[in-house]
Formats: sequence, C-alpha cells, structure tokens
Amino acid sequence: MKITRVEAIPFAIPYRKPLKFASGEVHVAEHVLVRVHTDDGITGVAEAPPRPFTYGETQAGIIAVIEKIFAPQVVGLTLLEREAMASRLARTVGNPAAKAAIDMAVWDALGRTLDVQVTELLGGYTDRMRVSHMLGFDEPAAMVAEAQRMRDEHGITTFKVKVGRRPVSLDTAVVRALREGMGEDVELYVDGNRGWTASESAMAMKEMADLGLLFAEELCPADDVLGRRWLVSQLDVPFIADESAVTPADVTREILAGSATAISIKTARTGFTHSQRVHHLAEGLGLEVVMGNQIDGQIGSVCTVAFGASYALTSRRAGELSNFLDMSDDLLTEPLEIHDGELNIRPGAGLGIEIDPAKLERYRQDR
Ligand code: MUC
Ligand code: MG
Repeated sequence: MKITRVEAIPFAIPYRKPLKFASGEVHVAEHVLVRVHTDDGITGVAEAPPRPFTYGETQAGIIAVIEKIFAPQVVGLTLLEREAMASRLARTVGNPAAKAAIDMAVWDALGRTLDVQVTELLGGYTDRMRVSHMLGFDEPAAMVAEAQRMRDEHGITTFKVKVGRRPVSLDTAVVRALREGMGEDVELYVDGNRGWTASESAMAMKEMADLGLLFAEELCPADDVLGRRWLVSQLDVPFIADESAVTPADVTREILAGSATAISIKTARTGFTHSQRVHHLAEGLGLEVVMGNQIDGQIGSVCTVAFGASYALTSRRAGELSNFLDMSDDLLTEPLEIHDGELNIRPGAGLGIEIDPAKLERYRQDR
C-alpha cells in the first residue's frame, strides 16, 4: 500500500457548448489527470480542474506544485496514512484542486487495493443521486430549450441558473422564462458567482419572489461583509456559500457571521478527506448541503457522486453532476450516463472507472 509515484498529466478536451457565468467562462476543459501508483501495482486516478477565476490555479501551476512539492511529500506514505498526507499538503497554502485530486486518487487506490467502492469506504448511504443541471448565460429561449432537452433526454428536473449579469433584469427574465416554460414541478435555484452587489441581489430576489426558488448561491461577494449579511438576513430561501466557504474554517466563519445559511461541497476542491470534514460540520450545524460542480469532467463527476452518495445529508438534494454533457468527449472507457434524472455510482472497486489509453493519448498535451 506504499505510494511509489504521483503523475500529473495535462489534457484538453473542447466543450461543445462553452459555459459562461459571472466570474468567467470555460471553452476547453484543460484539466490535469492525477495518477497515484503503489508498490502493489495499483493505480488510483482523479482529475484537477484549474479555475483561475475562482481559486487562482492554472493547469501549469497544478502540474508544477504536484511535481515539485506534493509528489515528494506523499511518496513513501501508505494509502492508510491519509491524515499524515493531508498535514504535509497543508504546509503549502492554497492549491485546492491539486491537493484534492491527489487525495481522491489515494482513496481510489485504497478502494482498489481493498476491493471495495470509495462510497462504501466513506459512508455507504446510497448508490445514486438525483442530478441538477447548471445552465450558463444565454438568451432566455436558448436556456429554456437546453433545460427542456436535459429533461427530455436525461430526465433532469432540477436546474441551477447562472445569474449575476447587469442589468439584473437580463437574468430575472431568464428565470421567469424557465419557470413558465418548464412548469411548477421543476426545481430552480440561482448562482451569482459574486456578480451582483448586495442591493442588486436583494432587488433581483424580490423580482423573483413568485418563482418558487429553492436556493440562492453566492449572489454577491462575501468580502462585502455587512452587505452580504444584510442580504442573507432578508431572504426566505437558504443562501448557499460556494467559493466563499471552501474549508471547514471558512464554513464556520460564513455561517456564524450570518453571511450564508447553506453550503456547497465540491470534491474538486476539498477531495474526499476534507469534504468529509465539511460534511460532518454541516451536519453538526444543521445546514443544507448541495454537492456542487466545479465544471468537472466525467472523472470529477464520478468523484462528486461517489462522495455525495456516501451520506444522507449530501444525497438529499440533487447534485450538480451533469456538466460533462457539454463536453465533446472524455477519458473514460465507459462514459457516464444519466437516466431518469439520476446518476449511479460505479459498481467496481475504488471509483470504478478506467481511463481509455487511446483517449488519453489523443487529448494529453505533454507529448
Ligand atoms: C459554481 O457553482 O459556481 C463556476 C465557477 C466554479 O469554480 O464552479 C462553477 C460553478
Ligand atoms: Mg457556485
């Protein structure tokens, strides 16, 4: 069970349809495939999606920090020494996606070594999650058409709508069109990626008060400390902290400050080890949780569902598991499929996925 090597392989897969939101846009999935090898001949995998507009990481930076700092720190540890590994990685600040991918590849390798699923190792609550699809900026008619296609083709009935544009009416018109076009039965919530001020957010939420929204997420920056507290105190739906509350300490700070009332857990940035801590904290505090999407590919989406299915709290709400559908291809031998609005965990050991060597050869950028 000893870790012998950590690989960081850059790859790029274009999006069929770019995803646009208030803090950035993604046209190509320029991710990093992380592989952790052990002396038993086991390989665990995960992917790191660089999100410079959210956490400051780049593809080149993720590779550099893994090769120069993290790989030497974890080689020689066993797969069971995950807390020792976490404390070594914590000596370097930031770099959440690089750390998370190593952590998840280690859990995958552990599952493969023991011949059990990662979900079983973590908690084993269920084997599937309902899926929420994230709709990026577009014209109202195009966003309604995409939601209808997701419902018709995949049975998805929960949608997160990206907002945060100016004027505010651009986005409120979209949400109204979605409610009118999709009917009362679909679940809708909004994510501003900090694009609005607190007062613009309050105005938008008043304008959408009759639309039966489930949540509001990161409508304005957490750094607008009093403004955000003022906003959250007047909302009658939970306000999700996403990029403002990554670590357990961030979550505690945001919740105790009254700047959020629910949280998003993203395995792409907290791996499995730290996502567990955030989950346990949320459970203790009585917070609603949504399993979020960091614009993950299929490997990242498998990680999200593997974690989300592990606990009652993380599998209660639909998880954001479907944006890989916007990509033109992926690296897995068996592509993920969403049926009847649900995504299942994989049956095999670890994460239950295999990388297709021909696809990796085609999309890797280091050769
Ligand atoms: C989200 O929930 O904000 C956009 C940026 C990012 O890091 O994740 C996405 C989705
Ligand atoms: Mg978000």
